[in-house]
Amino acid sequence: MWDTRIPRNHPRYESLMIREKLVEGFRLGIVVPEGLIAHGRGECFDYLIGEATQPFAMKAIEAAAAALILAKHPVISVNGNVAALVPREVVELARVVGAKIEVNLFYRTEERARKIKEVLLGAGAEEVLGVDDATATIPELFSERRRVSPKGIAAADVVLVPLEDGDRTEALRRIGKFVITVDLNPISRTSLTANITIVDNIVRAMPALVEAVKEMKGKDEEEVRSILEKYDNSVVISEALAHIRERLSGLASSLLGC
Ligand code: PTJ
Repeated sequence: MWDTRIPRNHPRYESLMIREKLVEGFRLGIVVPEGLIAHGRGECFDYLIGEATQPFAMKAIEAAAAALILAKHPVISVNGNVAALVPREVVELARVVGAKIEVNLFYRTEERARKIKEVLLGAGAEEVLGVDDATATIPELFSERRRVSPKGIAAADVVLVPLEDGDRTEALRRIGKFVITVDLNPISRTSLTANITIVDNIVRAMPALVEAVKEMKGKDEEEVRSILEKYDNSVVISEALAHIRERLSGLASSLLGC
């Protein structure tokens, strides 16, 4: 079993276990090698934000919950890394907001798309789009991510696209989709282009988003709408950057004892 090599009392146990999930996903043909590199980039930013869900991420999570609740046709887009790290949370979020789940891959092969679908069905999904039915295309997008399901992303008003590449976020915005992303890098093209950017690790953000939706579903529609209307993604990204700056200067000062 893949977790036996890491002692439970290792100070970085949790972080190492997340890596192991991705490595296992890679061995099973769910994650691409590039996904391991992408995770390393994410880990670096996670260190910078302090490996915790910060207030700016909570603000974005609340707004994302509101957008998903108000959506007429929400879709959660799943790639290899997301399937390896949070399959159950994807299914639970889809259930609580009534969203469709769609496999959408940058490095697409039909075999990997099918494997990811199996993972999601195994996690309790009733339906997974984007595998045998990716017959529509996102205009002006030339990567494999242009291929989408007519019942899913093509018809969606709100799309959750975690760990995304900038090109598709821009293309989705151009065709009028409301885009929510989860990205540890606050200055990635995706982060800067999305309507809502949750700067947090997907392993923390997804359970928090599920909880936020459950809580918000009890509120009246006007209140939910006003949470979304008050949200400003530029402010949230600036807060993420200011948090990193303050954290780094605090750490630098503590090393100098001042
Ligand atoms: O499965 P595929 O073929 O669709 O490919 C998936 C990857 C992730 C390889 C592909 O989408 C890709 O290359 O993505 P990028 O352009 O490297 O962007 C991934 C972004 O996600 C980067 O900005 C990372 O910082 C961020 N990231 C990585 N791991 C996490 C993360 N954000 C949140 N939580 C993470 N665990």
